[in-house]
Amino acid sequence: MSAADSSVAHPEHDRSSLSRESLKRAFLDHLLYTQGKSLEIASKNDLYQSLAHTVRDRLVRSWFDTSATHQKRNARTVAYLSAEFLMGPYLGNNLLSLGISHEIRLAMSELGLDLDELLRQEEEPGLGNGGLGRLAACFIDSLATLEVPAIGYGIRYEYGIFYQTIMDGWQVENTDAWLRYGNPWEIQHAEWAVQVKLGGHTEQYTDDSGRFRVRWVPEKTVAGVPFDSPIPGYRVDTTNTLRLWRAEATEAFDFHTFNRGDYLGAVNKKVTSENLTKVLYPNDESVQGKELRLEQQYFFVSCSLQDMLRLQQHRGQPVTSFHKSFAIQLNDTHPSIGVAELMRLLIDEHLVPWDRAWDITRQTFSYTNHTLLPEALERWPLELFRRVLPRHLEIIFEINARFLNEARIHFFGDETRIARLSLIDESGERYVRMAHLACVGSHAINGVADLHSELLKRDLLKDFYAMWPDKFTSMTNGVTPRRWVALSNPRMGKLVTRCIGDGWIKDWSRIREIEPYADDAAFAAEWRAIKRANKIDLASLLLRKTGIKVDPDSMFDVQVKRIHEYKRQHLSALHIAALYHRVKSQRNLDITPRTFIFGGKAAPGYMRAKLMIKLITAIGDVINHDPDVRDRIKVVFIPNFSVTVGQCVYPAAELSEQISLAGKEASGTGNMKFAMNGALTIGTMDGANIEIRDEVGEDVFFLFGLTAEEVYALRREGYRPMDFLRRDGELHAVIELIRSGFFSRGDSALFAPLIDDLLNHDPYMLLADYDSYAACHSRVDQAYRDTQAWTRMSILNTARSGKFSSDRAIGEYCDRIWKARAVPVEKR
Ligand code: OX2
Repeated sequence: MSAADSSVAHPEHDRSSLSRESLKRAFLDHLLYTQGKSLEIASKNDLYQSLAHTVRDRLVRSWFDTSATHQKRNARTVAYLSAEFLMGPYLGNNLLSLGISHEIRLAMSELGLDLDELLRQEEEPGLGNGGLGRLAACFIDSLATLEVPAIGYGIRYEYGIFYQTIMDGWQVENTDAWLRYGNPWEIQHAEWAVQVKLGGHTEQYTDDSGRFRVRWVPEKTVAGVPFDSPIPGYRVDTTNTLRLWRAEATEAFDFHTFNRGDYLGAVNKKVTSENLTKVLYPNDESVQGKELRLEQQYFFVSCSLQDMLRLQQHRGQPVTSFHKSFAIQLNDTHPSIGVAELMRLLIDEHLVPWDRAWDITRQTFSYTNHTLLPEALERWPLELFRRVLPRHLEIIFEINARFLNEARIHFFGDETRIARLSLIDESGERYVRMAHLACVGSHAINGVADLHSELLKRDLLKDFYAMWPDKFTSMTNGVTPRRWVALSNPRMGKLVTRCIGDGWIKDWSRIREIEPYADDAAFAAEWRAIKRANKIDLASLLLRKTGIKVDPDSMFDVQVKRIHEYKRQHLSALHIAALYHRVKSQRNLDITPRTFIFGGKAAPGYMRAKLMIKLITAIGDVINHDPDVRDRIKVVFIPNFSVTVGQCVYPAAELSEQISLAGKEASGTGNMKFAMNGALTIGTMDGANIEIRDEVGEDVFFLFGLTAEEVYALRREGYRPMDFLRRDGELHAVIELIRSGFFSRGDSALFAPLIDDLLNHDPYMLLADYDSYAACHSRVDQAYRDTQAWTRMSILNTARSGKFSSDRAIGEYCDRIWKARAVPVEKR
């Protein structure tokens, strides 16, 4: 009898059954047989693990059918290569995809358990820093929901992004041991492990047929072991795979050392190999040029490409049609070494001639750029690169020589431009420029919002644009409405579903159908009540995490994102201090009560950003304890902002702060999550803010600040921050207050690095934008007083946010870059 037959014969044993009875039964079975516990003695973690296994079982069949269908159809598969996948907790999302949240809740409650409490047990895998990693997670959710064959390839870091606590107002980092209790969502596939070489040297030789060849003799070899997690689409039969690689010592080389009698040396080498996937580098938008980081990147890219070649063979397809089977997306330059690695695999290991291999490579890859910030541009010192990847450096030289010949035909005689285009930076110490490798090796290059894509063409990649204008395109980011609305904001989801049906979950553009309700008083009242309930939930989280009590009737003004000078959290800090100054100098000033909520991590080595956190918490400390303020202003910094915390924050926000200096934030995606959940934006003309404003309408958006053009112009003229300070009395007073040590118990040196920089350089032009920002906040203040008008704007904001679904973004990538389409799964 086959497995399927046996489940028919014993329906209670069918691990795909979604009936309440079988869910309960499966749960108790896992508790006993997987966790080895009974209900009486089970810990909360045992209960969570059992539930997770019960749910995972229910995904296995569609997971299986999905890969069988893709193999049988030889379906064109998107391989999304990303050094980060910031997935957030799995359980809630998987229940949503399966459509069993309600049944599970009942099943648990019949066992005397509370589903929400079990959901809270999950340790979120923090395998990313911020926007870039979270985008990858939204994209694989959309790919599965749109039934597009796709694999997410990345690194299974043992320690994800650090856990942030706030002590005496300062960020303190703690390790994130997310695997401590095991990860029930992954399956290890030791049988698909691959070998990755590192270091050593190359040798030339002539093969049997007299052809000239190169052999790479590595210094060491590391094994890559895949760990797979199911990525179910929403209410479809497709369950795609997230495949993360873990580094392990190879037996071969262990034995080698061991046989020489050096047991401890062998063990030590094992430890060093496994260091490769130990920890995520906690830098967002800045690179450190560390050898281990290059090794991490090469490791996961090589594993992934070898895996795809294995699949290609398994499907009975020749390597020379690799580009027909796979469309590989490079999520920024972190995986861009893939261009050289695919070339190496094709020419050295599969003996494909160079020109043919280059053709295949270029047709396979496409590259997304996520930032214009110079400190984020990856370049590796040539000597370091040679030490780690000697063979790849040779290949890169060859790619470069051929590329520069092509460029010389385009730009005859323009050697300065040729030097700018080169894959090797030779202006001082020599570097390999990874963005250039990505551009040359890809058939498509995109920015992540319209302004960003324009600036790429005009600035950062202008020489490439001049050479290959057709390669460039713009793909505005999006976020998944499953996690960011249906799961995070169930109250709003329910109301919307009651009015327009539940089609919005799979097709967020349909959210526009709620627009007519903006003028419906009963709908508006419910909308308000929902926001208030979400605010009460957030208020209790804030109390739990910070001990600060906030008023749910005050305006929730929120800024959550990585802490970075270009994002300008300190601009908010200046404004809050100014408000405080106003309240202190005019006792009975009538202001709209506000709760300013901040959250976000600073890179551990980024002192300025850490000082920005201290500035916010220090100002908050004074304001929150001053009786004169009479609770009209509160400032709260939520520790350890994460996907989990975000799910509670976005639905409760009323004002979304998107205040980066124009031209600096490539897109932003938090801005979209806020907009979908009915928060109005106060923002600059930057990144996707511009497109949000275009969609929701200028009267539903609080705009301030210089445009990117004006920023360029001001910089050209010579920006002098002091000119702006002299013009603005309030700003002057605030800066003096901070400088005097008023917020730092008299320590006038504490914030000097921040303040002096603002007065002397102010590279992010806070002083230039301050006036306009403060004036805009006064407009917000007035607008909030008209509750009905505000609610109307909030509804319109959500109704017009249809464009910002990652389903729309993925649809565009599929049509315009990947040429991939939906392949419905055949059920067996
Ligand atoms: C971020 C960008 O800063 C942000 O604007 C964008 O929304 C996000 O990527 C997703 O595209 N690291 N993080 C980013 O860029 C880099 C590099």
